[in-house]
Amino acid sequence: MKIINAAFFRSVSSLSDLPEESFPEIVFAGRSNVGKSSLLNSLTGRKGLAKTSSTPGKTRLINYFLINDDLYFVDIPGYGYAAVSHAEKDAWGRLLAGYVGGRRAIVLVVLLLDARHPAMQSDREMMKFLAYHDRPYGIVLTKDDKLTQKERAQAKRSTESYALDAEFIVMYSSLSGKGRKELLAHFGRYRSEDGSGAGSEGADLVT
Ligand SMILES: Nc1nc2c(ncn2[C@@H]2O[C@H](COP(=O)(O)OP(=O)(O)OP(=O)(O)O)[C@@H](O)[C@H]2O)c(=O)[nH]1
Ligand SMILES: [Mg+2]
Repeated sequence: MKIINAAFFRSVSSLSDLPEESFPEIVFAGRSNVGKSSLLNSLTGRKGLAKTSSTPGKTRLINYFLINDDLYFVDIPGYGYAAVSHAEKDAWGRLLAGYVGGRRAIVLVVLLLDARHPAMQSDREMMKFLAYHDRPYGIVLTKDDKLTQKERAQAKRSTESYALDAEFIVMYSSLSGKGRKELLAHFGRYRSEDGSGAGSEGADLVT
């Protein structure tokens, strides 16, 4: 797919605030600080669209971005961030599990893994969660620019060996834009499916 326009749509802090399931949703999930918001900015070519930070825990809400007026990209808070209270963690956990597990409009979850540590326990648990809920997911290995050629090959191989349900694995650098074309090509497939994830009007809304 080609991104023609991208705009911030809404921030959501509880399941009852979610927008109508009018458009298919592609969700960006992963550990805190893995590069979800940076990936969104890189994909859309809009540097300040999603807020990024070198301090983990920057994104605290479910943020909706409207893409080409017919698709949502959804930036969600990262998991595995130690410096928040138990109560806050529980609240996020419930919000994210409720959203990712229950939302019909989600057509694809993009699971971001740090290419330097692609097999962390919390990431494996996330994959199990996605498989349990029958969510199609693809993997993006982030911060590719920090790896040597040899480490790149290793990271990809090790991810392939355990992420057996993943629909794709893309190496990405938000600094250089490496992987951008490849990832957008994958997204094209999910937009042209029958829209079964996009609610009852879904078939009318996807091209
Ligand atoms: N070198 C390099 N740094 C990156 C890349 N992507 C993100 N970063 C850096 O990683 C840090 C975290 O990036 P964010 O995009 O804010 O991460 P996030 O996953 O949205 O984090 P939370 O909102 O806390 O869950 C920032 O300092 C980014 O500049 C990349 O491809 N290469
Ligand atoms: Mg973020």
